[in-house]
Amino acid sequence: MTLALLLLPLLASIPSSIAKVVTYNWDISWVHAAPDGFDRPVIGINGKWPLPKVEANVGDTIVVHATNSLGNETTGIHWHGQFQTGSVNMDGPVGVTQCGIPPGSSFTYSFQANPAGSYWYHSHASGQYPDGLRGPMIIHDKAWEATLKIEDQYVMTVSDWYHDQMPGMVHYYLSAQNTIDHGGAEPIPNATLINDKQTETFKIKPGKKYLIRIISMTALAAHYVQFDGHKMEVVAIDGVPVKSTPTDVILVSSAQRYDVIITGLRNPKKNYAFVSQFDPDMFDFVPEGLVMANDGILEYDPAFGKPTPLRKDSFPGFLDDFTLVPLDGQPLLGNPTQTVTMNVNFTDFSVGARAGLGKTPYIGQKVPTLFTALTTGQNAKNPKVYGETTNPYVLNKGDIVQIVLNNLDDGGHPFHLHGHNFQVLARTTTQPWDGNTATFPKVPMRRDTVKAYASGALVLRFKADNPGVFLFHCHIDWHVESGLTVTFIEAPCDLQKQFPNGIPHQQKAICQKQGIPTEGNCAGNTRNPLDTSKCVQPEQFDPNPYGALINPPKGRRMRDFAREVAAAQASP
Ligand SMILES: *[C@@H]1O[C@H](CO)[C@@H](O)[C@H](O)[C@H]1NC(C)=O
Ligand SMILES: *[C@@H]1O[C@H](CO)[C@@H](O)[C@H](O)[C@H]1NC(C)=O
Ligand SMILES: *[C@@H]1O[C@H](CO)[C@@H](O)[C@H](O)[C@H]1NC(C)=O
Ligand SMILES: [Cu+2]
Repeated sequence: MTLALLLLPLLASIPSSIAKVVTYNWDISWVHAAPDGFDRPVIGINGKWPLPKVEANVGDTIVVHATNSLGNETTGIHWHGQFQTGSVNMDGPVGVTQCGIPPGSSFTYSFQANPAGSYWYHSHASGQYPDGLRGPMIIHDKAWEATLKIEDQYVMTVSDWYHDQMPGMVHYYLSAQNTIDHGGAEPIPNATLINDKQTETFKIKPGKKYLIRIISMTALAAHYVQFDGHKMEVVAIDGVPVKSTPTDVILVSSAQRYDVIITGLRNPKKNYAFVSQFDPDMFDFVPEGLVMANDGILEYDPAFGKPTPLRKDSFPGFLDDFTLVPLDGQPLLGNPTQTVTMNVNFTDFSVGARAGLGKTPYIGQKVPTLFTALTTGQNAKNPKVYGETTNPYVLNKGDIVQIVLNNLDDGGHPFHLHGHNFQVLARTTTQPWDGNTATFPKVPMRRDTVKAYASGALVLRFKADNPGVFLFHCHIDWHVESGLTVTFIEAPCDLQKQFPNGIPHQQKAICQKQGIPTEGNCAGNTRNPLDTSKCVQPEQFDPNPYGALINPPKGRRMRDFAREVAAAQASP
């Protein structure tokens, strides 16, 4: 590699003098859409769905004026993977860095586009994004893209799609009718989409290279992606450029992104299919009639006609992302100064099943955690002020934080950290980490969302160099609703210095409209922040999680149904 090439990523990260402001005006409202032929209400922007692509160059300022015209739901938007350095109040999770934007109100998001790469934006309010409020976000690094020698680039979102709506489904999922004892099953999607439709076509010229930005926007399912007759060269994951690595198949979990290069064949005689197919791992059973795959077409010439779809029962040999090497060569971070150990822990409570990652299942507090950090002075260093149910971990500036995550569940879970990407030092399948640090890679794979395998463990490291309040959670939206979340409060005293005038006016305004306090500890106690008796306590779950309870599938419980299906398959 030439020196120039080594310097490019550095130069690209410095906001150039030509950095511009990219402005969007969004009116968020209910519209109708039928991406798989089934018409249903979805959350649209400016009267349309699919949603617009957010696009900027690294270093630009992105400004989104968002008006909530939903009428019946609050909202808030997260810019998945963006670091939000100096602007954590723009990160979006409702009840954490802001109050929800109530119906009839507006809120302006403004932040610097950083880092570059393939991202997405999505609602971070009560299980809302699978109802449509999610879209791709591309932050270009023109210098890096030039090194790829591509003819063109395409966005390829993959998502699972429900016919029912999240309010009601969330309530049912968390209800006493669906305890683990009763199956604890996540609702199974009705379709899988590519770019929010059924068949996507990418035009390809012989011998030319194309960058395909694969972005998973799913609520539950991971997807296998394969291109017939064409290898993929993986060049970036979650915005982190990697040494180009060839593969036939990738498995992309909820919220992950893979940037891959496809090279056109020199002498094509036909068009080729590609496929995005459900990994049914998280499905309790595969419903009869569920179409597992969605087809795409690499089109050299319309005259060649439609290719035969790529149909496979399984996808052995998919790329192990642990083996990828970041192009910037960032070495293994030094020994941890703070180690946090967590268990993925699904438990039945009397109200229904919940999932803990820290000490208890996450439950939002009365005061958004960021506002507690900004208004409690020196007490902000004491995790107690944030309330036990936020699973708060206070980090010192510059800490090397090591997360050891034990997945006690027999399903896989993709874990996401806001405000950072992390190094992945170890990942085990079906057994805990053995504590051996000698096997840590010298240049570990880095990304912002990584899958913990069923009954396996993860060891992650990141540097606390971004003062803020950042969530770490499973990205399966059902599990967010169950409480599989912890909160990092990173360098709170430095954070307070970033907001010398306190909480910005527009943030206070949307809280005040809803009577939500914006000062003091988790209960809004400003006099004695260490008195947390009025905060939300463990097991004080919301009795009405999201919308009115819908009826479970008639006549049988999920687990019973699964057993019937298994029995039917076993009998000859
Ligand atoms: C959607 O899928 C669920 C779960 O399999 C099923 O109960 C429901 O009938 C499906 N809805 C439609 C309209 O196909
Ligand atoms: C799992 O969560 C339950 C309920 O919060 C708790 O009592 C139990 O100790 C947790 N178990 C582990 C291994 O973390
Ligand atoms: C809000 O209204 C939409 C459109 O009618 C509906 O689909 C959605 O379920 C409603 N939300 C709640 C929380 O009831
Ligand atoms: Cu999960």
